[in-house]
Amino acid sequence: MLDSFSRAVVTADAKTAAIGGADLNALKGFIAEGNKRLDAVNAIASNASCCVSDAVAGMICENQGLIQAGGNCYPNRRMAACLRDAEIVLRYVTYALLAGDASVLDDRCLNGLKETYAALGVPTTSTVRAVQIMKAQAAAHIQDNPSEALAGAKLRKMGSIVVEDRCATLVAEASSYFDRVISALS
Ligand SMILES: CCC1=C(C)/C(=C/C2=NC(=C\c3[nH]c(/C=C4\NC(=O)[C@H](C)[C@H]4CC)c(C)c3CCC(=O)O)/C(CCC(=O)O)=C2C)NC1=O
Repeated sequence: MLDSFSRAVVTADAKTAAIGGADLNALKGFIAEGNKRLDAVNAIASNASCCVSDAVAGMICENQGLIQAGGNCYPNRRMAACLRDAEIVLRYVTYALLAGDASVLDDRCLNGLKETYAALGVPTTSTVRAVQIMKAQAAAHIQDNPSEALAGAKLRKMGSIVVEDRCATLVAEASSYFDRVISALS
C-alpha cells in the first residue's frame, strides 16, 4: 500500500533519480491542503452508514427484482452481504482519499472483486448503480452541500467547509476513486 509520499519515493527510485523539485512541490501541496483532506475524509466517514443504506435502497427502488426470489439481495443473508459490500467499498474509498493514492483500494478491495461477483452471480450493473449513488453522496458531503430535496429529514451539514471552491479538487479526487471501482467491475 502506497500513499502520496511513498509513491513519490517508489517513482523516483524506479528512475534512480533523486526526489525532484516538481515531486516536492506536489507533496507541499498535499501538506498545505491536508486539513481540507481530513475534513473531506471525515465528511464521508461520519456519514457512511447513511450513504450506504441510501445507496442500496436507491439501487433496489430502481430494480425491485433484486429483493424478490431469485434476486441477488434475496433473502436477508444476501441483503446483508450487499450492504456490507457497499460499506466496504466506501471505506476503501475513504482510505484512498486519506492516503492520496488508490493502491490501498486496488490491492485490498478491488483485486479479484469482478471475478468474485461473476462466480456468485452478483449483478455488476446494480453494484455500479449503488457506487454511482455513493459517488454523488460523497461529493455532496465533501462540498458540505447535501441537497435538501434528496436528503430530506436526514440532511446533515458538517460546517467545516472552506467555502471558496467547495473543495473541488478533493471532490474530483474522490470521484476518481469511485470511477476506479466502477471500471474495475465493468
Ligand atoms: C475487503 C474487500 C472485500 C470485498 C469487496 C468483499 C466482497 C464480497 N462480496 C461477497 C458476496 C456478496 N456480495 C453481494 C452484493 C450485492 N448483491 C447485490 O444484488 C447488489 C448488487 C450487491 C450490493 C451492492 C451479495 C448479495 C453477496 C452474497 C452472494 C451469495 O452468497 O450468493 C463475497 C463472497 C463471500 C461472502 O459472502 O462474504 C465477497 C468476498 N469481501 C471482502 O473481503
